[in-house]
Amino acid sequence: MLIKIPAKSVISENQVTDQQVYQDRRRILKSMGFVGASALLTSPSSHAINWFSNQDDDFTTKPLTFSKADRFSTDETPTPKQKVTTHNNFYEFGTDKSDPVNNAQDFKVDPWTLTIDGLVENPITLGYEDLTKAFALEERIYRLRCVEAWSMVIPWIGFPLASLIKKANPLSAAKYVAFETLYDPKQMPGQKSRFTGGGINYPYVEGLRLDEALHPLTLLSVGLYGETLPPQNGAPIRLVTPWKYGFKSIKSIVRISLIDKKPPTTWNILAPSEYGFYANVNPQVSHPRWSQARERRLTTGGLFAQNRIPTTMFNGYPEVAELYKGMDLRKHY
Ligand SMILES: Nc1nc2c(c(=O)[nH]1)N[C@H]1C(S)=C(S)[C@@H](COP(=O)(O)O)O[C@H]1N2
Ligand SMILES: [Mo]
Repeated sequence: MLIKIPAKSVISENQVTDQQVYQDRRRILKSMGFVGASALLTSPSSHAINWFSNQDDDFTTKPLTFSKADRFSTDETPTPKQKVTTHNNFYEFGTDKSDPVNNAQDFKVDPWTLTIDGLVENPITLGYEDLTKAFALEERIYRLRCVEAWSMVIPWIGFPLASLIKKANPLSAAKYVAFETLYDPKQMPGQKSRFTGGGINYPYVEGLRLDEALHPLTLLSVGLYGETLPPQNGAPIRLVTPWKYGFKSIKSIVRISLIDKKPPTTWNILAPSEYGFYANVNPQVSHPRWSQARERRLTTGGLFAQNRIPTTMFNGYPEVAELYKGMDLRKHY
């Protein structure tokens, strides 16, 4: 077996240890032909068990050129890359945290088309190369707080959504921005039926008010840890709104539309009393089934540590408060 006894220093990082064990398990399954549809199509003889094979047909990420936007970045310890890329919510690839990394490695992102349309003077179409070349890229180390009460610290690479929207030149009637994930059930097994995709009616859709979309914190991410995004994190381009619960940060976007009415959003459609349109991180407003006062930070802490820290208003980004002046945030949850 490849499951290693980790060194003492590694044991103190229980998250990392989980991932090493997990990656080894995955490699073993792969070598036996249990992972990936392509394994089922090739001849059985090519799948002799090779316990020591390091061969990996994972999605290939590429290094990016970017500047560091320190004034937007936290100095908290980033969550290890192994955790960021193996503990994911991406129901198009399955509902378990480990499903996206296991099911998305053959995802095709090139060619890709991202369309910016609706109430704009200049509709824009970006191809795969444009996503990393049309705008100056910067690194921003943001907190990500999932509504399920776990959190990470992730070094994203991307550009402000505002840069793209300004290029499209919105008409004065534009009040909201609607986002849509790729719909391709052939590639995304979760989209094949409501049973495999967590009850969601695909494509996954999200939305922001135009002023939220134009806020300097709002990022379109094309990478993390210095390289292009792996598919499980939303390749080739996904939204990041660090003061909102993670479900707002829609992945693998194909369309961004400027519209005049509040757009439908996936989790709000599914359970309106549990997930609102705004979804601002708020420790004082409980989810109907659990408290949001604390979170499990997937970064530090020993094997037996609980790793629990208090959740802060707007996930520690108080500069967004002015967007919600005069609003009752218990009502607009
Ligand atoms: N298209 C799509 N986008 C999605 C999701 C999803 O299931 N499908 N899950 C959301 C949720 S609940 C979270 S917490 C974040 C997780 O992002 P990460 O896996 O990169 O950490 O992605 C969000 N974006
Ligand atoms: Mo989430």
